[in-house]
Amino acid sequence: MDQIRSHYSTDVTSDQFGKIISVAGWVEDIRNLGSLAFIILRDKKGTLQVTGLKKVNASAFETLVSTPRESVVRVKGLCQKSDKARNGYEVLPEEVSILSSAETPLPLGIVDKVESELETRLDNRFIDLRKSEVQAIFTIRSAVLGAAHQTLRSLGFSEVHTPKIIGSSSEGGTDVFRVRYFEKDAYLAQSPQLYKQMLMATGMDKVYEIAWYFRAEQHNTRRHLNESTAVDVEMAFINSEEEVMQVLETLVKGMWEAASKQTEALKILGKDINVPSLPFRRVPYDEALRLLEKRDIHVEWGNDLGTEEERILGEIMKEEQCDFYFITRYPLQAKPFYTMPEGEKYSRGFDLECKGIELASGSQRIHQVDLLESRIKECGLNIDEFSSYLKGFRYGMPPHGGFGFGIERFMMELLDINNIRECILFPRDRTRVSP
Ligand code: AMO
Repeated sequence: MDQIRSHYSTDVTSDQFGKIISVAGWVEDIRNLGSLAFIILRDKKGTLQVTGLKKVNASAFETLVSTPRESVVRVKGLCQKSDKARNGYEVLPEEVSILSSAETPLPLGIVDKVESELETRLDNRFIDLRKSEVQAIFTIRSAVLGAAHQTLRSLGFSEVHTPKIIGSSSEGGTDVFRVRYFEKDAYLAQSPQLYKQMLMATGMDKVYEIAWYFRAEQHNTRRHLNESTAVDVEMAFINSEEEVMQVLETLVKGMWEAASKQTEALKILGKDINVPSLPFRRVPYDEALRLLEKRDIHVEWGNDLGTEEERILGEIMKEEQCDFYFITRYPLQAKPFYTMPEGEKYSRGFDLECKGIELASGSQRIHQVDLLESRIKECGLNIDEFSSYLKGFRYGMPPHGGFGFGIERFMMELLDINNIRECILFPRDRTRVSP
């Protein structure tokens, strides 16, 4: 059977010259010169030129020139070498079928020189995604996710999926979406935290999940989403959080390397990628505060770094040729209830930063149920909500730790993208739930 798409535009090779081929795609542009017309067809891999000559095939010519832009058509015709056409060949149409006609006017131009507003683009995301520079982001995203699976599997991790409708808030915060679950209230998971930890009590001692985070955070910033994705890792029988950080930096390097091999997509985006070398620098929280103090930025001990403080620390580290760095030994009060304390005031929690933006956070966890219960109470949380989680700690729980690593944040830093909404297909933010 003749396939609808027998050739991608860029798959046509010189051995097809002189042969009849079928191509299909979106009509990107039509230049009608009266008796001659150039139609640019676009598909996943690029564009090709269909050259219509009225006197050779009047019906194919008329169909093509009257087709609205962005319609999907299939063209069967002679493929011939052409030095003038952009790919070095053209297709002379013999048969044209309109597979789907586009309405006019288009809500968004594909090849317009004028850049549309992000809101307009997101309102019409399915068209926005037809632009090669927008699609290139997702080609790279797919490649880095492939590398994440590959790297973690090669390190002995198994992929898991944990529930996204849950009975208690995963991070202990208030930023949860409440859902009606038949007669009860439930929440959308803010992260797989509680479940990945419970799995540590099962003998599945190295797990990862490419997970959805649902967070009802009110702020509408360029680096927050209300629905985001992350790579979550949990590993048992660790001696300290250092082993967790080593997995995280290996993962980041693997993903960065995979991105650097996406030469076509990077060319479209005009980006060059330099793979970072390991190990990333470890900057204890107290040292971070001292570095900031030298720039007259005072952070009260115990507080998490704010956006601006993180940015300035990023600048300081950049001056030392350091894009990636861990902030380690956080104060206990700045970290969630499940974080293992280190002495009275400190914790075994860390963040991974890239150029002043947090990409990941993680820790060694508390595995002793008594300590965990007292930390839940100290953090002002309702212990009854955590009963099924705590049960997982009562019958043999090894020392463990892990991290959550934001995929959209990673993409922003990888490709120098200013707004996180560009890094997810259909963003959910404070005001957007559709499309
Ligand atoms: P945390 O809350 O720091 O840690 O989240 C981990 C990483 O997920 C990304 N992220 C977000 N990205 C975009 N928009 C958001 N609203 C958003 N929230 C989080 C960030 C962040 O560093 N359970 C712990 C992880 C762990 O300890 O295993 C957690 O969720 O890149």
